[in-house]
Amino acid sequence: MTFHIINGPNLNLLGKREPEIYGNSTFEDYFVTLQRDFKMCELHYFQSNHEGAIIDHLHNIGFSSDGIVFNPGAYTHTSVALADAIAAISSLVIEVHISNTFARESFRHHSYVSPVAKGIIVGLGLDGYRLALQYLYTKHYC
Ligand code: CA2
Repeated sequence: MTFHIINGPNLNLLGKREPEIYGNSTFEDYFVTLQRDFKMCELHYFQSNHEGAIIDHLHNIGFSSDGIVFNPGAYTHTSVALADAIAAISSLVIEVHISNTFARESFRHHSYVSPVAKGIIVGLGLDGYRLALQYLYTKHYC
């Protein structure tokens, strides 16, 4: 079982800035705990600050991955191109947001990605990624 996690712009700063919103852990450290907890799966992590690079990556993995956990960062609220890429691939995509975007500025309340995602996990911190993987794993095995 191969799952992919994709983080969008600025999420490389996790654990380094704004801990009151995004927590203290870097994603690289958190990813190690996910790999330990999902030993039975092959997990891959990709982060980019560039929309086109994320789209290329979705095209590359989106017909073979058993599931994609995707936090598009601020592109969530702006990118028709990302939504089109997700609609074009066959792998299941779960949209995850660390913060509760609905409790924040109104421009964060709309997502171009949500309509083309299988489901959405919002506001549960980094646990959202774990819960999304748990869902994907259960869906394939139970
Ligand atoms: O809550 C989320 O996961 C977001 O996708 C994070 C995006 C934001 O634009 C979305 O509205 C919600 C921002 C990511 C910025 O990440 C940082 C992490 C640490 C320090 C500074 C920024």
